[in-house]
Amino acid sequence: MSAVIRNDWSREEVLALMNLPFPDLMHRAGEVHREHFNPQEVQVSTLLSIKTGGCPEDCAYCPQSARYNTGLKAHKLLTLDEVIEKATQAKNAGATRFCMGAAWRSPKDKDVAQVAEMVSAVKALGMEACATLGMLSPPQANTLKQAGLDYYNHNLDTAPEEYGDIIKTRDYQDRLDTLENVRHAGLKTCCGGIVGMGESREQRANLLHSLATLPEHPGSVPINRLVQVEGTPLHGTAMLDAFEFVRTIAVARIIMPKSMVRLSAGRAEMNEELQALCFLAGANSIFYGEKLLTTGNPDVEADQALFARLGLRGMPLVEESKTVHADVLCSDKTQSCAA
Ligand code: SAM
Ligand code: DTB
Ligand code: SF4
Repeated sequence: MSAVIRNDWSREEVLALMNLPFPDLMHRAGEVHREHFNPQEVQVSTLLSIKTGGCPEDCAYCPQSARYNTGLKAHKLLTLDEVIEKATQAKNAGATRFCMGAAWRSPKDKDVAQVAEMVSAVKALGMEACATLGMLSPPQANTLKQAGLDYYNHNLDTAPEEYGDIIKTRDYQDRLDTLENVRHAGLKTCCGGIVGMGESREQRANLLHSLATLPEHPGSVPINRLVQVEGTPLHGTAMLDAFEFVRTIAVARIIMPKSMVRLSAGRAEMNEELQALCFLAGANSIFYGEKLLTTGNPDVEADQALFARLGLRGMPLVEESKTVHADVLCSDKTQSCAA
């Protein structure tokens, strides 16, 4: 199996991987995973919605768009103290990355200044910091980098052909431009998409192809399964077949071998067997904590129990010589997870 990192995948190659018999696809994904990562380790991120709802965009999946009546209560930007409290809780529960999300099309400069303070506070706690605030200009990306931000999350969300059916208020190129600004500022990218929005297998392959042919593979690739929220246009979409979801994870692992592939939104609606298949397919990151941004996620206790049953543990931060999360997300209480 080749360890070469490729940005020149063709659409045909990616679709051919998607079409492999399931056992062959899983075997190949497992091999690639083991070549680059310890398959017992899963990176653990906690999300916090720092500014909720009232978003002017029309993303058809999103409960936070002001255009849809989802019953969500909008909330202005949290205070620095509120964010520090939540980040501290996340760290104590075993998260190593804290991701702050805001329902903005693009932040104002004064918003970025406030988020920059939050980023510095999260870094001071010894966690990786990630933010997802919408479209960013080059100076805004630089400000966040200066504050210590590690990752910026900005998803492609769909294949290019499907995009106009899902979002009309900004285009694919806008997303690529923000990703370019983020990379140029020296930030790592967290970039993935959503499946289960009624797309075909070929469109899922095309989303993965777009991700794997970016100038650099994203450091993290969140694969979200649509969380259906009443009031959004996509509510009532036929549920994606579970094995199709696993295939998407497996192909992401094969074509972006060094990226963290995150089993992201939708876990609350998945049973543990499906989640285990996703880990076997090469997923090695999760969102951890009872809430994503506005919707539910498995309880911390349920995830700790699942990790213990599967012999998984939280991935330690590379920079750290000892980890703070050894006891909470370690399946073997007699060992340090950092070992
Ligand atoms: N407003 C910013 C933006 O859109 O870039 C940042 C926050 S936005 C909620 C971040 C991502 O959450 C979206 O790009 C999408 O991938 C994901 N997301 C939102 N609603 C979702 C849903 N119902 N199911 C799955 N993923 C969802
Ligand atoms: C990502 O790809 N998924 C996360 C994170 N990046 C910001 C968001 C999922 C949101 C799910 C719906 C909600 O909770 O509002
Ligand atoms: Fe707004 Fe982001 Fe939701 Fe789109 S995904 S409506 S930009 S919060």
